Amino acid sequence: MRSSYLLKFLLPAAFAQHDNGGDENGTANTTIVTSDGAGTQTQSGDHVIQVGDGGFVFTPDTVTAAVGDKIQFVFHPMNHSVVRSTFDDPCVPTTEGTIFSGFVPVDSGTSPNVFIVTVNDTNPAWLYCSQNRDSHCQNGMVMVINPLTTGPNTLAAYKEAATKTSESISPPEIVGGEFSNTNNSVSPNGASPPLHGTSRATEMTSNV
Ligand SMILES: [Cu+2]
Repeated sequence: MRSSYLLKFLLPAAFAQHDNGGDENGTANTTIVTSDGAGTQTQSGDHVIQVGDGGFVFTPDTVTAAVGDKIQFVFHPMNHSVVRSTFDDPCVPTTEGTIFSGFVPVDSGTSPNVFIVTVNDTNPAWLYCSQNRDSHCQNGMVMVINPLTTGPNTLAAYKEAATKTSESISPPEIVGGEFSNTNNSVSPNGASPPLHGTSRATEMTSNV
């Protein structure tokens, strides 16, 4: 684990510009083609999720993905994260199959770095943003990959349960995915996530 993961970067300026809900995609490999509600896709097997585009939202908030598909999270301004929880415990990380992107502060536009999660199974994966400043998860910043089509475990129910939690928990380190810089070619082995720019700084303490 690189020590840079643990560095704290306080970037209050990132919070000052949270008003550009309709910012453009400025990066080459994040061309968005909106599909019919099954997700936003670039090419077969890839799903692009906008994180915090215009508020406490993942867009789209429901994705149907196959094993081997890659979910690409594109970060918008403020300082969001992607974390996996169970359905029953929103805003709290899972203890198995953990996913955590770290916090990705963005001043404007979108982060050049996207967080990529490869789908390992088709079980529902419930995700939230663990930013406690302004209570993102409690304000409904949640989504799901592969929800069941019947039964009570709906995104609406998960979101409702999230509103009743008091705070969000972040795992101690980035896990369950890897970063790729959309301005450069993807690292072939994924061994060294690029985390050395200001927009890539990881804020591991969310109470900022
Ligand atoms: Cu957030």
